[in-house]
Amino acid sequence: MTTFTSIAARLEGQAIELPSWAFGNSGTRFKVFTTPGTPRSAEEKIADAATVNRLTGLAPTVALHIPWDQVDDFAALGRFANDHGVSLGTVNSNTFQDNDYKFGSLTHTDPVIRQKAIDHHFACIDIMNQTGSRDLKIWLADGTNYPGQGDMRGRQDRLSDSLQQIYARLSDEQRLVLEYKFFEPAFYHTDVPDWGTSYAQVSALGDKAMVCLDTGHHAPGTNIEFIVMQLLRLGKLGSFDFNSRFYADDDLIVGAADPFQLFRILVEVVRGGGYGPGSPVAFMLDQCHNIEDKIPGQIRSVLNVQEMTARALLVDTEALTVAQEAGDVLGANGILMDAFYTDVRADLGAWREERGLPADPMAAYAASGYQQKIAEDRAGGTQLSWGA
Ligand code: PSV
Ligand code: MN
Ligand code: MN
Repeated sequence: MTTFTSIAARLEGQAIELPSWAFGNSGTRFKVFTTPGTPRSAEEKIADAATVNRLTGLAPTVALHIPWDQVDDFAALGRFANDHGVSLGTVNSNTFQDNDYKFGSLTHTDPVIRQKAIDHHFACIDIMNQTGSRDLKIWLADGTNYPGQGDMRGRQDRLSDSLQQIYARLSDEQRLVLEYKFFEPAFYHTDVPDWGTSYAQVSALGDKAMVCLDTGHHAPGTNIEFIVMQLLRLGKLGSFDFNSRFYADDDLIVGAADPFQLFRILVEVVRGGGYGPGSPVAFMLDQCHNIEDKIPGQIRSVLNVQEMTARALLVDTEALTVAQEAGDVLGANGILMDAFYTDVRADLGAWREERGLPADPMAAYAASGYQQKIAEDRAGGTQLSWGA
């Protein structure tokens, strides 16, 4: 039987990157609701992310999305982050909100538009050089809506060429992670729809290119933990975009829709060496908080990841192997479920207190007055939205 005490040390140093866009207003195509205190600048988004880190100790870096977080001086933004106890992390490119990219970006048939998309990634790498970021994350909206609309093979070949040019710009310390998504905004075919395509593309580039797995980007019923296992086995799982979903790419709080799935994913992460010092796997959130307050939404999210990580670490792997090899179906399943059903919340509260953190970060945030303060301080100006 594995106990919390025996795994406590392994929770040390867990890091979950926060997306800057989670702090902006967001919504659906029907309505974007505004929230008092929503940031008006990249700096205010970082200050909010730093608040999440201060109360949880789990979120030392903030991901940027370019041009949503475009500023004049990225080195200064990095110093601002450091002054608030965090640093700038992954740089996300954006080729999905420009009229030129209506028919594609890195896959476009027009060499001028394709070059524009490549140049945007060069600009992102320039930013990474100023912020000290390691990862360039590429997610493409490229695809078609109707059979026959595009030559899927030609688009794949152009994508490969574009990625090679971008990859060649990376320094030895930098990485490229390629995110896949099975549909949306394209509805017939997407140019990077699945882990296999992402794997094929990044494998052709080299060791510094890896796959990014967004947990919301699969068809319903997909066994995501199998994909996690396979990518770790192949040495190509670079990062996660964590969120949860009931229907499509809902971007809800990770662990909210299906905590058991999050547990199963983290079991495979631990099993495959994707967790702990030296692991190449970056944990990130990719979420939107349409109706709930954003900062506590992010606090809840990182706590959910921590809680399920603890439960995954609690799996008695020795006993599990014995049961598996003995063909003990129910015994093996029972060992896994014992870990899943272990309530680690009280132990984690004590673990936090031992480290000078609030036992209950959600309650600490509510009592901190931060939400009221930003609602007052940020009354003027324009609130930022997802995408601006
Ligand atoms: C696309 O759905 C995605 O998951 C990509 O990671 C984008 O960069 C992000 O959402 C924007 O919210
Ligand atoms: Mn994502
Ligand atoms: Mn998404």
